[in-house]
Amino acid sequence: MAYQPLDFYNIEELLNEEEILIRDTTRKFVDKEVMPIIAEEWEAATFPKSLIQKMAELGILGPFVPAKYGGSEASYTTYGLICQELERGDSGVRSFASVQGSLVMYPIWKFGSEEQKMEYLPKLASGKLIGCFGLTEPDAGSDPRSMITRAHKDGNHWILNGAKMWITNGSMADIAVVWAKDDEGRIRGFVVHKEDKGFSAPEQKHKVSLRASVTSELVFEDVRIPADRELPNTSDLKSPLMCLTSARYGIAWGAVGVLQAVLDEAIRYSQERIMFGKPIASFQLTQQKLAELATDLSNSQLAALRVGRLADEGKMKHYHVSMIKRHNVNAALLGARKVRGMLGANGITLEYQAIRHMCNMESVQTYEGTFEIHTLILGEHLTGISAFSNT
Ligand code: TGC
Ligand code: FAD
Repeated sequence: MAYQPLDFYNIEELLNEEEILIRDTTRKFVDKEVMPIIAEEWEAATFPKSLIQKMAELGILGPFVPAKYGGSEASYTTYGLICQELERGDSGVRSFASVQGSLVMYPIWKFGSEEQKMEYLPKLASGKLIGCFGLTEPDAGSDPRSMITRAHKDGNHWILNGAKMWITNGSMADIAVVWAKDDEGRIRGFVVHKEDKGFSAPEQKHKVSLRASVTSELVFEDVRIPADRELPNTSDLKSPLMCLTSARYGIAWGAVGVLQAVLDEAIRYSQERIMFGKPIASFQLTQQKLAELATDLSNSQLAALRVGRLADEGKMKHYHVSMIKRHNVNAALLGARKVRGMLGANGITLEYQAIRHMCNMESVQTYEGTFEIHTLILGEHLTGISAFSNT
């Protein structure tokens, strides 16, 4: 039977035909192409590259980009629904799409020259090029302004030196959008090609989270790139932060997908598992857990939809996104952990989804602004006082 998640508040009624169509297409893709292979890929710590072309054919890579650059001109709400479905499959699959769309296509679209847009965007949308986004460094995570990667202008070239860390898609990417400081300390964005001399991307291994995803270092040793590979329209740190806003928005929807997956698993398991002569679903403590999961799912979904509508009206602010990223990802992390426990010993195996989602959500809670960083972004919005400032 086709998968049908809980729709407690009848959210279906709030979606238009196009949104439902693209969501259902993505849902079928996840059921057919992701679910049968994902546990094995996760265990083997490999990203299923065969999915890339299929996602491209569905038009779900950078779907918000204009058609003339190869995008589908989809709404932000549609983009959110795509992320919801992909992350119901696995955070690694959604991460791939987030990075390609929000962190590579978005900055080229927003800050690139017309030539750069025509050169890269159609190839990224069609999966012919894979991209990654290098902001974080070994000693500059939550505080990217403290980065030490440098870009020095030398005639018609820029020379890059430094290192990035924890970069999704890094070693399988054809191009990297890289953020570096110039001699005056201003942060600029560059497109680095994998074949550029002095550039390497060693993969980071031994992760117990987000295993079906490639994570890498990026190393720059006197990487000389033509001046026209700089994104010309950036404004210091604000530009990479704008990319993060787009990606964080998708992540908040992705967390809804995780809650759908684990609630569904918990309901089915608790109806079938007999203990003390009864289905465990008949115990009040089990029902309490299900009620909490359903509430977290429904509230997360409503909040994501409201922010999606604000985005489509051009009214979404970065603090709206902080609230849903913080709330929804935390709810999904705790929800997955709760379901892991409800499955008893079976819950520690990859035969079930809960522990895979639980481990994945540890990364999702950390990347794209940790839970604490989003708390402080909200704190700044509420009080007008930044807890980050060192002045
Ligand atoms: P601050 O002075 O607050 O801001 C500088 C300017 O930017 C504006 N701004 C934003 N604009 C758009 N979106 C946002 N999220 C923005 N946050 C701030 C701000 O209004 C200001 O504008 P203006 O016009 O006044 O100049 O900057 P700060 O240095 O104090 O930093 C603030 C802080 C700590 C919130 C920021 O640095 C931050 O968000 N840190 C967290 C770092 C982070 O999230 N890194 C993520 C790396 S990428 C990643 O994890 C990919 S995972 C991908 C996957 O696999 O899915
Ligand atoms: P730190 O900043 O060192 O934080 C450590 C702890 O201190 C955290 O709990 C944090 O909340 C807390 N903390 C820090 N500052 C404060 C404060 N002011 N107040 C209170 N608490 C604070 N980055 C990219 O650029 N591109 C990518 O593609 C990418 N992909 C990633 C994929 C994975 C699987 C992971 C795990 C990370 C990825 N990242 C990527 C990096 C990610 O964005 C950073 O890990 C994240 O921003 C946190 O930085 P950090 O790990 O250095 O932690």
